[in-house]
Amino acid sequence: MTRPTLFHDPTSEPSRAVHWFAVEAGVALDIRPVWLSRGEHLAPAFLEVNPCHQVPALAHGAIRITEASAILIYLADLASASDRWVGATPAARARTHQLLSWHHTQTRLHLTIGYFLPVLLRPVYRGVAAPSADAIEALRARGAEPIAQLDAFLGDAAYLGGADPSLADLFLAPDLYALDLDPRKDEWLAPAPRVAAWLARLRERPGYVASHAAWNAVVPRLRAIAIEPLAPRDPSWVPEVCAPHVPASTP
Ligand SMILES: N[C@@H](CCC(=O)N[C@@H](CS)C(=O)NCC(=O)O)C(=O)O
Repeated sequence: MTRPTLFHDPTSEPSRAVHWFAVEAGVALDIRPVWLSRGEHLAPAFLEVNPCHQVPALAHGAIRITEASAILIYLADLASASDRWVGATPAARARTHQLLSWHHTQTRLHLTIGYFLPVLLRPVYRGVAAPSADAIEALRARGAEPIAQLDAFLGDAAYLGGADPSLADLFLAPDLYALDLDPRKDEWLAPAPRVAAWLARLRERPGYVASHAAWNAVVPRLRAIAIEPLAPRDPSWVPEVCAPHVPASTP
């Protein structure tokens, strides 16, 4: 069977999650960038892979898989690593699936879609007006809820499923790392010390560096644009900054 191809943009949180897992679990993938900032996700060639025009997407022979959580589960199965990364018991697997589902309607919806995109990214990328100060405070209050829930989920454990990271850790954390763009980032984590420690712990993992190097190269530039009123709001530079940090494949 051929190697799977991951269609990927490193500014996309779920794309980073899949790349991260592939590195951690030693899954050999080819990586093909689909630059969102250039509109490549709307090109006919990519729409054949994912008619819903979203990354990540995976092609493996005749198989096409979209949705990062499904891709992660597929790759874990492919690598015969499901016991290690999804769970070795029914209860452990249920815990992982619970968190993968929870993420869509909590961290992803209320932090990334509800806050990161309108408040942090779109104003800098495209000059779209940010919400009013009052609206931002309301969005922050709503976004704080999943962070508090995550803090409770962690309890005294190092990772969401216990002593070792699971797919859930790698799937959720990139949306929280997106908040590295926020000058008020520390305010999110101050009431959630277990989440702060968990994120710091995950940053020490080898796959974090590989999967987040491009995003970490973009963040300081976006922060600089955000405070420079005359800087162009045009993200066409993003692929050039990211590309050196996106390998053509994972080993
Ligand atoms: N539920 C999807 C979300 C994927 C997603 O939101 N992808 C974004 C980038 S982070 C995208 O491709 N947006 C382009 C579009 O929707 O047209 C998953 O978990 O994979």
